[in-house]
Amino acid sequence: MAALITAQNCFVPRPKEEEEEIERIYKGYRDIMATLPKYRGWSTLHLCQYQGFWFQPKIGLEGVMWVQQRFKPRPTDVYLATNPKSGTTWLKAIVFSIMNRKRYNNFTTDHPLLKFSPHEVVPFMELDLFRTTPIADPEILPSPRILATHIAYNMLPESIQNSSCPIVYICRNPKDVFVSFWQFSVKMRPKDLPELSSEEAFDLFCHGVTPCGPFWDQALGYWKASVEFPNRVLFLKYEDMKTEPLLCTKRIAEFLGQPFSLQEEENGIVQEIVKLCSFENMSNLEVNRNGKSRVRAEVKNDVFFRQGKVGDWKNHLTDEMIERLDQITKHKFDGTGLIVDAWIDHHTSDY
Ligand code: PAP
Repeated sequence: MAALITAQNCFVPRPKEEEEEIERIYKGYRDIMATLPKYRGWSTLHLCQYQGFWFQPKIGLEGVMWVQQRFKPRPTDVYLATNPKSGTTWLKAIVFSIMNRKRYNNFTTDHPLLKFSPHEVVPFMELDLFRTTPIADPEILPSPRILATHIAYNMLPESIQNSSCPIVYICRNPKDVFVSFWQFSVKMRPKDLPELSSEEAFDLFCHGVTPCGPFWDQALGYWKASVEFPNRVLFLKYEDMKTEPLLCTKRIAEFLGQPFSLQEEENGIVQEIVKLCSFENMSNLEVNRNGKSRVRAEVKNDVFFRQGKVGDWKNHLTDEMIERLDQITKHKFDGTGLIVDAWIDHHTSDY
C-alpha cells in the first residue's frame, strides 16, 4: 500500500520560539473563553457560547478560533461539514474512497480504510489538528486535502467561504441525531462529572445547547449556502444516503469533479466503495472495533459506530418528546425550502 499521511503524522516538532508564540495565541483564546456564556455540557462540564453556537471549551473552541484566524485554505481543498452524529464518519469514508480511488483501488484487501479509522484519514480541523497546543501542521498533507469540520457555515473563515473549494454537508433527522448524541455522551462523559439524564439532555438539545449546535441553525447555514452556491456546497441527507447509497455516492463524485467513468461503473467500483464504507463492513473491522484515535488518545473508534440506522428514535422518545422536536424542526425550517417532511412523525404532529 502506498504511504499515507494521516492526522497523526501532521504533528511535527516546531522551533521553540514558534511553539511559544502558538502557546501565547492559545492563552489569548482561553482568556476570551473565560468571558463567554456557559451552560451545561454533554461530555464536558460546560459548553461555551461563541458567535451564536455552543462549543466544548477545550475539545473544540480553541481549534475553532485558530481555524477562523489562522487556517490557510488551498484552492484544491475539499471540506466535509456536519452536525455531530449526522453521518460524519460515513461521509469521511465515502469521500476519501472516491477521491483516492486511483491510488487505492483494492477495496477488499488493501485499502487504508481497512486499517485506519475514517477520522484518522480525514481529520477534523478544529478537533484533531488545532484543538489545543501543540497544533498540527496541515501543510504536510498532500493536495487535494480532505478536511472535516463541525463549524457553522457563517463561522468559517472568509478565506474558505470566498474560495471555490467544494463543501459537502450531510444532515440527519434531529430525532436520530439526539438519540445518537445522547448514547455517545453516556459513553464519553467523565465519571467525575454529575450525571446528565436523558430528559436533561433532551431539554438541552431542544434549546440548541449541543456541541456545535443549535442543530437547526447549523443545518440552515449550510442549506442556505447550498441554495446560493449549488456548485460549491452540496447538501445531503443521511436518510437518502441510506436508501440510495449508489446514487448518492455518484452524486458526491460528480459534485467533486471526479465522476465515475462508464468503465468504472461497469467494473463495479461504485458498489465496491459503497460496500467498503457501509456500516456493516466498517463497524466490523478490527480498527473500528478495538482501535483508538491516535490523535485524541482518549477516544475509542467504536464510539462512532452504534447502529447506523434510520428511525432508532422510535425506540427511545416519548410521544411528548417526538412532538416537541418535530414542532421545533417544522418551525425552524418553515419557509426555507428545506423539505423535511420525512423527518416529521405524522402520528403525533399537529402539522
Ligand atoms: P461525529 O461525532 O464525528 O459527527 P458521526 O459519524 O456523525 O460522528 O456519528 C455517529 C453516527 O453515525 C452513529 O449513529 P447511531 O448512533 O444512530 O448509530 C453511527 O452508528 C453512524 N455511522 C457511523 N458509520 C456509519 C456508516 N458507515 N454508515 C451509516 N451510519 C454510520
